Amino acid sequence: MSIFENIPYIKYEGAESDNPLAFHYYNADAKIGGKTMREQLKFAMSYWHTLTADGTDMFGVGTQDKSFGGKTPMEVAQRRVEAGFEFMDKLGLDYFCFHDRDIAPEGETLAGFQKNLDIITEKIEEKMAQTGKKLLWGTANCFAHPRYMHGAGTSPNADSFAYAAAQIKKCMDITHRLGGTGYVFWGGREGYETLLNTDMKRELDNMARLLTLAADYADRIGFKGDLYIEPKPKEPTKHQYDFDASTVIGFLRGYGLDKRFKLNIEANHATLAGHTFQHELCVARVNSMFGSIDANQGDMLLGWDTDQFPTNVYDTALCMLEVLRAGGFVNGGLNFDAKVRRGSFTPEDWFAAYIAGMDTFALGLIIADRIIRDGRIDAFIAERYSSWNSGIGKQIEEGKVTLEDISAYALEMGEVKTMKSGGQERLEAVLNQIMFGAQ
Ligand code: XUL
Ligand code: CO
Repeated sequence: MSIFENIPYIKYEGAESDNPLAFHYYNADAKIGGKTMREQLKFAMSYWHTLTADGTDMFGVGTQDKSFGGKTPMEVAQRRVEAGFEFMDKLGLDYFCFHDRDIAPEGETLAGFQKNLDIITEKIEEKMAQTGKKLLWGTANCFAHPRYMHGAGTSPNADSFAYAAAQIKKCMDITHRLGGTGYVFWGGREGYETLLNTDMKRELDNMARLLTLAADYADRIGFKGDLYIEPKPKEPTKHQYDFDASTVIGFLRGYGLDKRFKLNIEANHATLAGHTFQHELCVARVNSMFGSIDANQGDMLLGWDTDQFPTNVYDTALCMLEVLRAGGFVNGGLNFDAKVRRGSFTPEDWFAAYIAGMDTFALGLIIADRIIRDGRIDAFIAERYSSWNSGIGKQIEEGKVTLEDISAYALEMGEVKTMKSGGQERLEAVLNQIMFGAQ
């Protein structure tokens, strides 16, 4: 029985088509950069925004019915599995991601929650076997319940830490059972509101303890997927410890965890940290910690996490340029951590939103591949650093000179006479030319 019975299977119809329920750029089997778009982009459905979020905000109740005909909480959870797999099937999404709380109701006790999770996991497992859909990553929601009001891994209350540890253990078990290729840690409440009540050192040490315990457990159960930290600077807490990619990398290195974790970079979180999406991806890539992406976009006029569907082609092009430069996705992919606006309450809107996001990333991939094949931007960068390829530059990079040697070189040289233009405007024009071609 169909849940989205009025929605057709979404097909590629090309840029000339005016059918809103068709892809205009995402052509799953077309090859770009040596792989199909489907393989390059690895799109995933976010369980929470797609199947549970109903448009509730601080000013009003939900606008979207996500019970899919279910009456009791467990019935709703079952119907959501049906809805999710039909949704993925109709859109041609190969992957999905979930929080434990998205897939099953918490119930009265932790044991009750775990029982509910087992029932729904079994149903998901069956559906996966029938359809070939895959789990990109799982995560435990250790931020919504009041027990996490002061944090989970960073809580001043050891019992909250213990509860989170139990939730993470179970969610890792489920992720492993479902063959997930990743496991995410997003520290929703891992931060603080005021230092007047906060022992920062203890909180950071305990967060590292939780991550170490989790990584050790993942190894013990033979989980071969990636473990990701998802940086975010603020919201819900004023200051979150996983502020941005650089902060997270420094933290992981400080606690000897950098070899075990990678990063899941989210576009809107980059915006909140005052960075571009490309910046965060580049930081992850150059530190060999690029893993996966939460695809969305923020609004530059708003200071919060609006989680909009990505429609800005400049952003997706520069994002996919980083992904291609990183060698493409391995265990990661593009998870649409994105929600429709509250007024977009119909199932057609939900499908159209994914189509917009997938088309925008398809365009991004096409353009990123063109940027690489065009070669002008890479050639400019290579030339810009060419002073390091010979002479004093080469000697410095090879560690063959001391500070005294370099000083003697500079004294003899006098003023720097070899400055070159940064060429920013020319490069921005090249990007436009690559993007828009002849009109
Ligand atoms: C919140 C956010 C989360 C994580 C998973 O801003 O991005 O949904 O992706 O917990
Ligand atoms: Co996210």
